[in-house]
Amino acid sequence: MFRLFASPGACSQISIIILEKAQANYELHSVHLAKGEHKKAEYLSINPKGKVPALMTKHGVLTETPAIVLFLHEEFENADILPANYPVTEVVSDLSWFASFIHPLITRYAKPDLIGVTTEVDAVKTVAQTQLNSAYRSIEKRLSASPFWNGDNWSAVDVYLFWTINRLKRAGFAFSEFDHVIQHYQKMLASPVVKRALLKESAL
Ligand SMILES: N[C@@H](CCC(=O)N[C@@H](CS)C(=O)NCC(=O)O)C(=O)O
Repeated sequence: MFRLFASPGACSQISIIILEKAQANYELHSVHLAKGEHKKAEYLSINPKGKVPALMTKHGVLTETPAIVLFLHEEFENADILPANYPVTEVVSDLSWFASFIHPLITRYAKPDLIGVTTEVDAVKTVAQTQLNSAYRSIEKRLSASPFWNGDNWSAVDVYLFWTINRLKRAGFAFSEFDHVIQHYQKMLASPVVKRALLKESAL
């Protein structure tokens, strides 16, 4: 039995969807970011980084979404968590791009005040918006060749992409120029696995 520490709408959503795809036996534990629960001693004793997601496994606590994805892929090798016929290194490269480039831009766009530059909040958001638009233009180009990141079926990189769209839509980011990105989002939303994951997350 795994335990996933998650906050509603946060990037822990990616791990929930992957756990659902694997049909893993897991418990969800809520750590409400909005209530500051991730900074409390109880949670810091589980994840000293004070962030979600954290996955408790029989080997200990695992953090960082790409690492959780790879771990679950190794545990559930028939669950199609990673795409077939793609080198794992290529998938890690793509997951890392989402985790290390896109994700911090989302924080700057959605919560520019968290960056700590109190006088330049609007500028932080505007720069993030420009860089995000450029990133989604390249994603749009990729999705014009196939409906999902690695072909006709969705896998881990699609889940990361789905979460970025979900999060940015809530923050008011305009996706109107990105038809393929929106179609990707709608296809992911229609997936029974994703529906199940979002339902479980909504109970947090
Ligand atoms: N690179 C990490 C990012 C984790 C992360 O930044 N999580 C956010 C939620 S989306 C968080 O816990 N933020 C709380 C904070 O930084 O105070 C991953 O991919 O798991």
